[in-house]
Amino acid sequence: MIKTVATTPYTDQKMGTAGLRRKSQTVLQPNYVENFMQSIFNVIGDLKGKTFVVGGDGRFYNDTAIQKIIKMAAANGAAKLIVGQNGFMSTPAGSNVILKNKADGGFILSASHNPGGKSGDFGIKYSNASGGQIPSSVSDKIYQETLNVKEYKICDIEDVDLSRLGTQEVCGMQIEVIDPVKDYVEMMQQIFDFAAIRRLFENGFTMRFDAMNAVTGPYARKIFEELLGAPEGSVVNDTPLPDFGGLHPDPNMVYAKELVDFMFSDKAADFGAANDGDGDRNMILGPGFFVTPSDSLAIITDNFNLIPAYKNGIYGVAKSAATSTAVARVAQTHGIGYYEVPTGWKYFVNLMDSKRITFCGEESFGTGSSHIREKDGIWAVLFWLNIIAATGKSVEQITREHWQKYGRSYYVRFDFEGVDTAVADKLMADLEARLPELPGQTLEGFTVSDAGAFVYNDPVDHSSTKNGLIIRFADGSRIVYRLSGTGSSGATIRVYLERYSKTDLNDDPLKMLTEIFKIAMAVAEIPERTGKHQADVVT
Ligand code: G16
Repeated sequence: MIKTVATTPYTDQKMGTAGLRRKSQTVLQPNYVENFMQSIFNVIGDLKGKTFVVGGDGRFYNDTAIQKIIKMAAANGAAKLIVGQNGFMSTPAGSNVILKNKADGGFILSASHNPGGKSGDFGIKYSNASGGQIPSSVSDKIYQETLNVKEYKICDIEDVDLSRLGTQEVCGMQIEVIDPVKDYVEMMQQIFDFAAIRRLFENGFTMRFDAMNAVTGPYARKIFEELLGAPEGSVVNDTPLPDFGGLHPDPNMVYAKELVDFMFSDKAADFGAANDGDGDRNMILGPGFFVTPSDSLAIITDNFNLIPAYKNGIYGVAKSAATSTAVARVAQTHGIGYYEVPTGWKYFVNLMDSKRITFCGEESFGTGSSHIREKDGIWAVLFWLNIIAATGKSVEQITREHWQKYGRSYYVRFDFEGVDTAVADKLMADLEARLPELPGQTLEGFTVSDAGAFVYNDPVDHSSTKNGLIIRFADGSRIVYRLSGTGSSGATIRVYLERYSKTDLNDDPLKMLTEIFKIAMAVAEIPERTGKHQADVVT
């Protein structure tokens, strides 16, 4: 039944911030998925006795690609695959299944928050036995392998029925089809005070959770409506669709428009939240009020003692360099460890494994803890509900009181999309070369204290990673520049701006950042080099 098929390498299978992401049309090319998967299997080496987890967010082509992965894993000698029913599994649930079953790794088929469908994006995230995505040293090896792969192995069998729960044998390999929701829900029940949150809803508290027609719909319905008693209809867009019903499943102020409009209307619920395509990102809203992901991480960290699973203490906290410094002040107050890593959840994994941190988060709407090794959208929503249940305060009150205590980091990210890759690369290289001239200069009234590339030296594996450029000002303000690593075409220049104030707590972020924005545009020569005077997306 095992066939060996000759193939020709593709040159574009280098993984980005989180796995391989390409246009669906690119992935439809002959042997595209086969080449990539065979390269992974070749780098793993002997698959004998190994178990992998497989699932996805239900986007276009997931069903076909999952069948290919099953047939190839069997042909390459894997012992067992644990697959989500009908191919569904969120990224956080997948990490849990890997850890719970001590599997050797897993594949979540998702391009995360990128749109899906035939004209959208497709992706594959590959995790190892840590439950987190592989480090760059391994993805670099896989990329080299994709450039040389000449054949792949596949079992010549019918498609496997993934609708029935239970174990079956296929081409000498076991396949266990599991309910992707069950284990995840049990884990959440062990972390949070479900009884307290349930009482909140019994007392008339209302919420709206937007699953954006992506994978979290069934998880959210089960947890928020069935188990916690949120009124039926609290979870919207709850059926995962191959094209997400045309939505761009990125939970932010721009793309979660339906939810944002509702939460800023006079019909708003007490609490609003959204998750992305594969369920690892989250957005938190109160009526007419948005919590930045950076503030959310700081508030979650400050309130760890309200949550059953963390009330005895946390190790420390980490954030990506681009994320605001709000959580640093919380870490200092609580006297816990604090780390800054490059963008990419994989950089948190060693810190969690070595018990240096419990919580971590990123400006890109990711928050999580060491319960798994991925960011976790529903976990973040439950954390907020648990804080509200324990304090009786609203989202806005909790956030404003946090600012009173710690001061406020005004923070906005500007994305310049669809930039020619060569133009973006040169902009970053030229900017990096000019940064040493900046310290000491005063621009628009702000004095530069320090400027350079962000370099992370991992305290566990001692690898060194360079990611992005940072300009720091004497008053604590910062500009961070990075190229996105999750796009599927062209380049996106991300510019992250932050300004800290201990006393001005109620200003408009864009107003507070006017001068810093001007500096950021001028120093990097963004208008001259890209033709863009404004960002395409502001979050
Ligand atoms: C991935 C990573 C995150 C990262 C984000 C943004 O998220 O897991 O750690 O912050 O990409 O990356 P970039 O700025 O390079 O586009 P996801 O949700 O897309 O898997």
